[in-house]
Amino acid sequence: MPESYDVLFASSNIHKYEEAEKILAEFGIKLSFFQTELVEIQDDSLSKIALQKVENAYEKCKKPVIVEDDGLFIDSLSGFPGPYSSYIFNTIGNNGILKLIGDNRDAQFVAIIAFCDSSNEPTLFESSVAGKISKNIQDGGWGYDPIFIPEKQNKTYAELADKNKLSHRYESLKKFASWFNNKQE
Ligand code: ITT
Repeated sequence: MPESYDVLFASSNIHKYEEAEKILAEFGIKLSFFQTELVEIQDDSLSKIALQKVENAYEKCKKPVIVEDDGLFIDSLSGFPGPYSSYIFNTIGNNGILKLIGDNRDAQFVAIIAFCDSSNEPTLFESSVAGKISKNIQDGGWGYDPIFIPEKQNKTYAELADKNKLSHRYESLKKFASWFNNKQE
């Protein structure tokens, strides 16, 4: 870990960190990657999963730390894969999702940022972006990027040059940044 940073980002997923690092730099917050496998409980609430993850992350690093828990909620599948998005991506993947989905392709991508340091109880910041699941898998990106089209766009996250300006991650990190910067004043 570099000497100088404001907050650690604990995750096993470098893509999440790389996007978060760029987004928070815009708000003057310097992030550093704490690559680690966190305890991830199975629960139908993303908030509970994020809380458990950040408590586990803080125990490991004892430094100001954020974690992020994301879920893709598909309307025609009653919100599936939701809190199971990571497991489902690693098992049936984007192909499997396209086989399961019904006529209604509406979906929401939800991001919860959880922050913890020595003086605070964990604090959560949630945002979601509505969108649609594409008919085909597009090239590029990572995770569900090749199949998620955010609202008001006609391209998937994988094809959008400005994903970081409109993603679920951007919206929740913006809330975190405003809170964190106020706290520092
Ligand atoms: P950590 O829990 O270690 O942080 P993870 O990859 O397991 O990493 P999540 O449980 O938060 O992260 O993510 C749920 C799934 O959603 C996972 O398969 C991610 O790859 C995917 N995902 C999250 N954000 C995404 C994004 O911006 N674009 C595409 N896929 C995304």
